[in-house]
Formats: sequence, C-alpha cells, structure tokens
Amino acid sequence: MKRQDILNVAVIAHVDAGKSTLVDALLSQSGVFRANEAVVEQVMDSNDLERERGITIYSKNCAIEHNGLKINIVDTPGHADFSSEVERIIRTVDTAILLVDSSEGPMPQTRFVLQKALERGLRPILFINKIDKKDQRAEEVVDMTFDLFVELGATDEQLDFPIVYGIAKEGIAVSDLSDEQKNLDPLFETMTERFEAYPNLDDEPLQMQVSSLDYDNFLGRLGIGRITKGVIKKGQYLSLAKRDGSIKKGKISKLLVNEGLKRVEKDIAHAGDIVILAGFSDVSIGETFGFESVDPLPMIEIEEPTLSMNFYVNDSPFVGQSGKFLTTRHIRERLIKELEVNVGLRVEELDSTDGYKVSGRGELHLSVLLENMRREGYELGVSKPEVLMHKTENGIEEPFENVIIDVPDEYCGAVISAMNLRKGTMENMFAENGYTRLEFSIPTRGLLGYRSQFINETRGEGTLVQSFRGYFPHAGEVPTRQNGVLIAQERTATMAYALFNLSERATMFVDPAIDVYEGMIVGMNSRKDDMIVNPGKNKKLTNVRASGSDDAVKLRKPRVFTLEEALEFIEQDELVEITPEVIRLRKRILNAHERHRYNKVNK
Ligand SMILES: Nc1nc2c(ncn2[C@@H]2O[C@H](COP(=O)(O)OP(=O)(O)OP(=O)(O)O)[C@@H](O)[C@H]2O)c(=O)[nH]1
Ligand SMILES: [Mg+2]
Repeated sequence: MKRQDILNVAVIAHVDAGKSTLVDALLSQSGVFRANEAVVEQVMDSNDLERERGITIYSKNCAIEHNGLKINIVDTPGHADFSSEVERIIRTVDTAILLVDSSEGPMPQTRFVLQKALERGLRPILFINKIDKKDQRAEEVVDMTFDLFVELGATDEQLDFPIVYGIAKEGIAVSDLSDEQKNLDPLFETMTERFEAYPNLDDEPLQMQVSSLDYDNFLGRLGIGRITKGVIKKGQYLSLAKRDGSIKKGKISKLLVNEGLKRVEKDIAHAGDIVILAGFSDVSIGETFGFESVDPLPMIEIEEPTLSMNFYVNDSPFVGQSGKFLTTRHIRERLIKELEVNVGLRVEELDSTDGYKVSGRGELHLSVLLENMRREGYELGVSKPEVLMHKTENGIEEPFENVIIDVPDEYCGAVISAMNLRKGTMENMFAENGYTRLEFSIPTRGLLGYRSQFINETRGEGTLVQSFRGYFPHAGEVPTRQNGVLIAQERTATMAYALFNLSERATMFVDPAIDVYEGMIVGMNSRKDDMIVNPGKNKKLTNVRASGSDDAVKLRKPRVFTLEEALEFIEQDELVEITPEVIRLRKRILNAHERHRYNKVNK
C-alpha cells in the first residue's frame, strides 16, 4: 500500500474567532460532502450543547484531501476552561492556523494558544478572520499580532509567518486584502506550499503518544494521538508505557483514522497520521505505545482542577418528577463513565452525606457535565462552586484569572468599583471611540457570580473574557451575595396576587401557578436578610382593593436562571436542584426550624 503524505493542522484562537466556521468551510470546499449530501451548518459543533451555545466544547478531528496530501485538521475549543486540551492537541500537529478577529485583535486566549504553539516550535499561519466586519482593522491587527509573537519570544523563522485574510463564514480567503474574494484556495495553498508534509519515518520503531481519549459503547475506551514514528497494524500486539512506569501489553482490536468527518477502519496507519486505537481499556493521557519495546515520550502533565462543586442526591420533595436517574448508584456510575474520557476531572466521595465532590478546570467545564447529565435524565442537588486552594510554604494560594473588559465609557466607574470590591487589581486601561478596555487580575473566587451583575450594570453592552492566570497568595475576604432570598414557607402553588405583593420589595424567580415547596427559594430580597414568605396566599374575598380597578395584577416577568447563573447565585447554605425539566433554587435544609438550629450550632 502506498504511503500518503500527511499534514496535521490545529485551528487555534480565542473563543468565537470563527475556528469551527473555518473548518466547516474547509470541509465543504474539499469535496468531503458528496453532491447529494446536504451540508448542515455547524458540522464541527455537532454536539447538542455546542449547537445551542454556539461554542466548541470538545475538540474534533477531521481529515481532508488536497492534491494527494492528507490534511488532518483539529478544531479546538476557544474557551479558557479547555486550555489544557488545546495544549495537548498542539503536541500532535505540524502546524497551526491562528485565527484573530479583524476588529477585536489578539485576546487573552490568543496569547495562551500562540505561546503553546511557539513553545512546541510550530510555525503558525496567521488567519485574520471576519474582514467583512464594518469595524475591521486587519492591517493594525496584523501588527498587534506580530508584536505578540515578538513578546512571546518567537524565533526569526516563526516571525516570518504567512498571513491570510478571510471571511470564514463565506468560505473566503485572500493573500492580499485587495485580491478577488473567491474561495479558500489561498489558505490551502499556504498550508501545502509553505509546510513540509510529515517525514517518512515508517521504518523506525513505533512510537505513538496518546494525547486525547474518547469512549465508544462498543469499543470501550479509545486512545487518540499521532504516530510519531513507525506504523501500526490492525490486530497487532503492542506495548503501552503507563503513567506509573509499568509496561502493559495488549492487542489493538481496532485501528481507525479520520477521513472527512468519519472515522474509518484501516489495516495499517503510517507515521505522521493521527490514529484512534481501541483495545486498551485503561489507556490514559500521555502514555506511549510501542511495538515490543517502548521509547516513551515525556509524560503529559494533567493540570490540577481549580474549582469544585458537591453533587448530592436530589432530596427535594419534588424528586423524580422529571428525571429517571436519582440514586447515589446512578450518579456514581455516571461519574465513573465521565472519568473515562474527561481529562482533568476529579471525583471524590463525600464522607458525611450522599454525594460526590466533583472538581474541574472551571465553571464551564463542570456545568457542561451537569447540563449533559440533566439531558440524560439525571436529577441532582448541587452546591455553590468553590475554588480549590493550595497550601504552600508561603501560606495559602488561590487561583487567579486575567480579565479583559470592554465597556462603553459611562459604565467604567461601576465596573472598576465592582472589581475592586472583589479584590481585582487593574493592570491596564485605555479608551477609544467611546469604549474603554479594562484589564484586571482577580481571584477566581472574586469573579464567581459577577457575570450576571456585569451584564445588568452594563445593559448588556459590555464584554468580559477571562483566562486562568495561575495560583497566587490568598487575596482575603471577598464579599458574598448582598441580598437575602425569599423562601417558601410551605408546599403550595404560587398565586399572582401573592407574587405581586412580594415583588414590591423583591425580584421574583417564579411565575404564578407554579408548585413550590418548603425551603425553596422563590425570589431575591431587596435587603440583606432572608425572608420566609407565602407565595400561595390568595386575596381575601372581603379585601377592599387598595388601588386601581383591575382584577388582573400586572406581574413583572420573573428572573429565570441558566444553570451557570443559578450556580453563581447560590450561597453556601443553598443548593441548585437540577432536573431535566426545571432548575430550582433551594435552601439546603428545607425546614425553617431545623435550619435555625443548624445555623446556631455551626456559628
Ligand atoms: N462577520 C463574520 N462572522 C463570522 C465569520 N466567521 C465566523 N463568524 C461568526 O462568528 C461566530 C463564532 O464562530 P465559531 O466558528 O463558532 O467560532 P469558534 O472560534 O469556533 O468559537 P469557539 O469554538 O467557541 O471557541 C459565529 O456566529 C459565526 O457565524 C466571518 O468571517 N465574518
Ligand atoms: Mg468552535
């Protein structure tokens, strides 16, 4: 069988730069889809959650053919929670396409991914995307990106990067802004001309490091990575150098490679290709395959989690109303399954109660898991997210984030004072065309719960992006929620009349005619203390109307929480009840007397 030339490319960028859109376009222009196949939008963001949120959560491989060259393309997630995954992917590619938005310029995650690519010695192609935007400033953005390369210590060779401009959304690339806009050929040409395909190392002893994992119901755990040297044949017995230094032997039950969007079975795979191997049920990240003897590549460090939440069995009176999986055993099995592939996730059993402490790389990392479980029919009670502190010689350290905020000038003051209160330190500030860009360093703890406040305070006109900065000395007390909550006093159905009265000094979270239970949170008090209320109280028939003549009360729309907002909102003594159909907020201890007794003892 003739060996095919291979090029492995990662598409990397800050969130929303257009990576998946570009990969979609590359796929459709390379003839992966037959004429009779309808090309759906967002082929790459194929998961339901991804489509809904419009972001990539799982990196994905696909492969196209161009002039006899096989190009493996890896679409990576741009959100900072998935940084370590991008870092691992960068190890398996020969080059990267770095996307930068033509008006936004380089962003925090641009810096992170570029730094990793440069460290690995890659020579990225710069793709200035979205040149169709009205406020595009492509030339300036090229200069800014060049400066970033310099700042990150790029070599002369790396600094001589090719530049392509484009509109990923329309499948267009040009080498010069004044060129005619036709298709992505200029990008294909840049990829194939400037870069040498993977060298032919087929005759060397096999070396393949696992850089990501997947799970298949029939095949079990899958190890994915690039063959750096040698070949792999189907059915072969291989040796795996494990994390603990031992060598494990076993048989490759299936050998797969990417073709288009599919994984296809092969009898042989060559050096340079990205392969998917089945047969080793406990393979994990960083381990290296060899033939009889193994020459292991340096282990890949798996980053420590920074945030944790407790997942409890749902003990609300409404348990089981919409979910099918409710017990500790269900939850445990599901979490164990998740650990198979979710690198960086950690699960510990809680001593005192029915539940698990689940730790991950950030709020999105954990809320994606919760959202998936919810869709699969699980119910859970989840506690407030907490950052994981480190004890060091110099005292306690905690995770910090870099934050970049763009807001219309008039909201600047509000943002700065909120960030100060939350122990943020301003690092940079500049104003341009009515907008101000503010950069902060802030403890992750301080940022929790800020996003919804930010959206309110800036009337939705601001943007906030964050990226992990590292562990630094503990920043001291950060103020918690300023408002108390309204707690339902008993199980009842809400009444418009009661909600209307309550809403005079509170923001309600529930509509009329909704079932609530004792201890459930139905609103936010305008003051600091919690209040027990009866949202099911009806107007007495003898009541004299205070004002107006209309019977129908005009209720404001209740505040509806997304999963993340709910998790950010709650305090230590509260839980988010997560079910397939609804998300409720509640006190952990539902009965008021028991709650008071508990608080007294634990104060
Ligand atoms: N105006 C304009 N919009 C674009 C272009 N390319 C992509 N977009 C839009 O930008 C948004 C983000 O695109 P995605 O492809 O999902 O971005 P991404 O980089 O994959 O984002 P993450 O995976 O979340 O990091 C979508 O709404 C696209 O339609 C472009 O060339 N011009
Ligand atoms: Mg994407």
